Amino acid sequence: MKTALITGVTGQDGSFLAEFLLEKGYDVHGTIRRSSVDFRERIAHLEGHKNFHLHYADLGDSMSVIQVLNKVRPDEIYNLAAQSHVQVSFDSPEFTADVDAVGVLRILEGVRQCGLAETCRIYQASTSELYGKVEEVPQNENTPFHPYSPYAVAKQYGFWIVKEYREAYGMYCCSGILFNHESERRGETFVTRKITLAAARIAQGKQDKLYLGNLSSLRDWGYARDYVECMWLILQHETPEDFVIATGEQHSVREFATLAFRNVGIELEWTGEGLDEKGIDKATGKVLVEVSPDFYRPTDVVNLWGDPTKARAELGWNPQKTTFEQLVKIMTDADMAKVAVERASENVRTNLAEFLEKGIVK
Ligand code: NAP
Ligand code: G4F
Repeated sequence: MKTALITGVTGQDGSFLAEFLLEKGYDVHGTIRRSSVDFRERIAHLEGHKNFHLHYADLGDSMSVIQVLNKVRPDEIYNLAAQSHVQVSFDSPEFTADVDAVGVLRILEGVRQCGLAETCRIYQASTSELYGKVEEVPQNENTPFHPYSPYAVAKQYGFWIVKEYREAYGMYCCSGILFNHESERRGETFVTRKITLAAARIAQGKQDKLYLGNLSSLRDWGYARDYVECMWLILQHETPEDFVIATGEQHSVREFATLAFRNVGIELEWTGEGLDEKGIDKATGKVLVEVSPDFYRPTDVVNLWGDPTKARAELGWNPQKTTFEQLVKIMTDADMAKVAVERASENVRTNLAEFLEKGIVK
């Protein structure tokens, strides 16, 4: 039985990857962090599985990293832990650099110091944000990097230190350069999930309006469940190499919103430009989407489009397993159900309070 260590197991990708590796028969260990509220919703269904184990570790704390490496002695490490929000990295650049850049070094050096350098394979969660202010469209493994946020600059260090340890010490470590991948488990402040949740709330009368930033920004959006398979395939490849993982298709934030609202029964019509652009409900004339400068970034990456040719040819991976339309539907369906459950439990609480007040129930 192979042993895998996933840092960031509570995140979107970590939770899907844990499920995937358990199904493959791995003994799966994940790192978690202490917080005042335990937020383990994405992995709650795995806790108690005989091959699933959790350990406290923080990528900002070398001693905790070394302790977990020594205890688990993994065959494969998937380093997914990161401060992963680009806009937040402008507000917390030092924390982002510590975790997303030096954190990668702490894993690599920890592996060496624990005597695992020859046996352990390491996957680093790299990102299309490295292409940033893009120098070529679409982007492939040979496209020059031009990181365009504190997050991307930190991730660029992660990418290069992985390459350095591979070349200097012959370690099996590599980076997956993953383009945006989303799901029903996506954090609620990333643009896709923010849109699907708001569309569901607006459709069910729980929200009036959605405020977004740059509607024209272009992304290559895939389904996270499909992408974790690639992380595993990258580590099964004979030689350690870096791969672009993307769908090869590009859409704007505006297109994503149009489709998400259509899925909940609202047809949007767009009027105006820039900060004055609005998404209007064709049926009622109500303004449902507005632009707010609060969601603009000091520098924004606006043209990401990946070329997955190498992953398809060398890993046999299918970049179009889930289409863009299917992805938006998976997300809107899940959020429609979530909002419906929330409304139902609110109704139960309201009715109960009323019954208690009237003495109908005691
Ligand atoms: P996510 O949902 O934000 O999950 C991030 C994970 O990292 C969480 O488990 C989080 O723990 C953990 N973490 C944060 N800071 C940490 C620290 N100091 N020490 C230990 N753990 C820490 O991110 P994701 O979307 O799953 O992405 C996974 C990885 O892929 C990240 O490295 C991200 O930068 C990268 N990536 C993502 C995409 C994408 O489109 N999703 C694309 C390219 C690359 P808590 O739950 O305790 O906060
Ligand atoms: O959903 P986003 O916040 O994702 P972003 O910045 O592309 O980063 C994600 O993907 C990266 C891979 O390329 C990962 F490395 C990273 O960890 C993360 O998972 O924003 C997407 C685009 C941006 O151009 C942003 O300006 O959507 C635009 N946008 C427009 N309105 C918005 C909003 N983004 C957010 N978060 N919120 C808005 O209201």
